[in-house]
Amino acid sequence: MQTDSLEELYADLGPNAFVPGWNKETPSLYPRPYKTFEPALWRYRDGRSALERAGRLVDTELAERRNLILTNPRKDNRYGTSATLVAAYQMLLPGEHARSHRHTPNALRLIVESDAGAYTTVDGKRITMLPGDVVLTPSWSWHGHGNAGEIPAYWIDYLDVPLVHALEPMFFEPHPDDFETDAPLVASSPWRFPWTAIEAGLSRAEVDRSGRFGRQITLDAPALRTMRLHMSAHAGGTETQPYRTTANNIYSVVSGNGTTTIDGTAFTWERGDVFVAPAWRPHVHRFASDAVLFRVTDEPLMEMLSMLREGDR
Ligand code: GTQ
Ligand code: FE2
Repeated sequence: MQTDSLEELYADLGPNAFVPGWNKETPSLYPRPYKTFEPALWRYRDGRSALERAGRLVDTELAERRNLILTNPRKDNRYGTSATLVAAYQMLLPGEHARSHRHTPNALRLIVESDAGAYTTVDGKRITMLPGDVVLTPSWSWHGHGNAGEIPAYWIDYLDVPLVHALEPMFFEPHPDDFETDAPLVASSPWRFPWTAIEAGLSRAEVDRSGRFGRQITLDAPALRTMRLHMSAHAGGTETQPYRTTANNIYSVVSGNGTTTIDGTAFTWERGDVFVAPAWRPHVHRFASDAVLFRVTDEPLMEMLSMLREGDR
């Protein structure tokens, strides 16, 4: 004799923290990625003027970093630029420093405006930060920033903090000396990619045959396990082939003007702007002038997991 009903069963599951896998509100498995994070663009002009105002209101005693997080406009998001990566504009006034610390998230930055007085100290060594330079601070390396120059220094940070939030191995420590004032300046470092070297590399690069990437070089940054860094040069009047990938791509404009259409939405950009092509969003670039783009992608992470898939549309 059967007296039990499905309704009774369901009613009894909840208090024991069971959910019937065959009767969920939303499926756990689905044929292709949901498009959760939105294609989006942030304007340097806006970020710069907000940081200028912040510079009059917030000092680096109060702020560990004077940064503006580029928060993806997806519903209910309060932080990441994409699922695994976050970008931010950061500024230091002449004479300021941002104290040293270390954390498990990997970080790097692309310098937008500075003079030769701007620097980052990485593991006790000072590295100059000039416009177009890329400076790495891999997981758990000590790092602080300083500006001994004449003009405010502006740059774009990229970190894998959303990934660390998801996986949970977050650790953070302030440096015991607060700021390493006596760090020696080094001319070359595995953590610095000077613009002069990047520019020379780009001038030697061939146009990529798939039509997607222009004249592209990959910065040699094996210490970053979760991110790959590309610079690409493009001739005005050209256009790339559509590209879609399970990797997340954050682009920053090193120079030039153009329009990128990401999954149907067109974003017109100029120097210093940042835009994101989240996972599985096809995108094409159209160059109004000669241009250089910096692309930070979590492709190594997808490769590590054998989950990198690429296509065109
Ligand atoms: O420069 O060390 O935008 O630790 C966010 C967290 C920059 C940095 C950010 C950071 C940094
Ligand atoms: Fe940091």
